[in-house]
Amino acid sequence: MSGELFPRDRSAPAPGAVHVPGWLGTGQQRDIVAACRRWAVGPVPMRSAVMPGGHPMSVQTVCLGWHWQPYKYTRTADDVGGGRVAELPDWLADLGRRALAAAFRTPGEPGWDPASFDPQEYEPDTALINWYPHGAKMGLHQDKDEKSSAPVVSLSIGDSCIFRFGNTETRTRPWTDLELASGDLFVFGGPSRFAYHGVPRTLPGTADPECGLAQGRINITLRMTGLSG
Ligand SMILES: O=C(O)CCC(=O)C(=O)O
Repeated sequence: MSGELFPRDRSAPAPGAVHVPGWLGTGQQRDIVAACRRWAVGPVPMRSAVMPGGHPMSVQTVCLGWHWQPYKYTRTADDVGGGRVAELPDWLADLGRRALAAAFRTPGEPGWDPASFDPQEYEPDTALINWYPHGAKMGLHQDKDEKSSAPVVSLSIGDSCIFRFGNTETRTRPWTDLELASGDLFVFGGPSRFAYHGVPRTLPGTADPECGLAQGRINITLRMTGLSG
């Protein structure tokens, strides 16, 4: 939140995983929220993806570049109208490159790793925009439908949440619970790229009023799918 009394510290909860609090300014957050409002209505509308067991997720999602549904990517949204998803804009891919540089290439800071994935080589070709209304959550899972092991860049706007970052082996402990607030950046790559992670709960009423969202939480994850076509 802007003007915090006690600035929150940057941290690296696991090798290759970095949390950078307050990375996005409030103006950037407002611009991204405005873009999300446009993407949410089409060409493919935001929807709750349905799990293989038939249960809809409590989180609602709209995708750019490639459409994700459990557990595959397609260019067309075959589970919601069949339209082709919107392009991932250059400014968002560029934001992803700057996010990687901030996370891994800030000398002396937690997460600094000059040998990590070169930010200039980062070409995210999909973004999942997740909307968490009050009460929504996301179970622990791995992002593993991508053929690429390039890092995942995650941006949070609106209400804070508890973000659970686990290990690559099991869905159980050890894990670290972090609070992701509006404007925070979280990146996971390298040895943490396939770590289990999820959102056990959001913290309603914590959104910075300046961010452009009165309630709820938006999360954007940028990924390289490694797919062609
Ligand atoms: O909302 C978040 O912070 C996590 C989102 C996530 O794990 C995902 O989209 O796979």
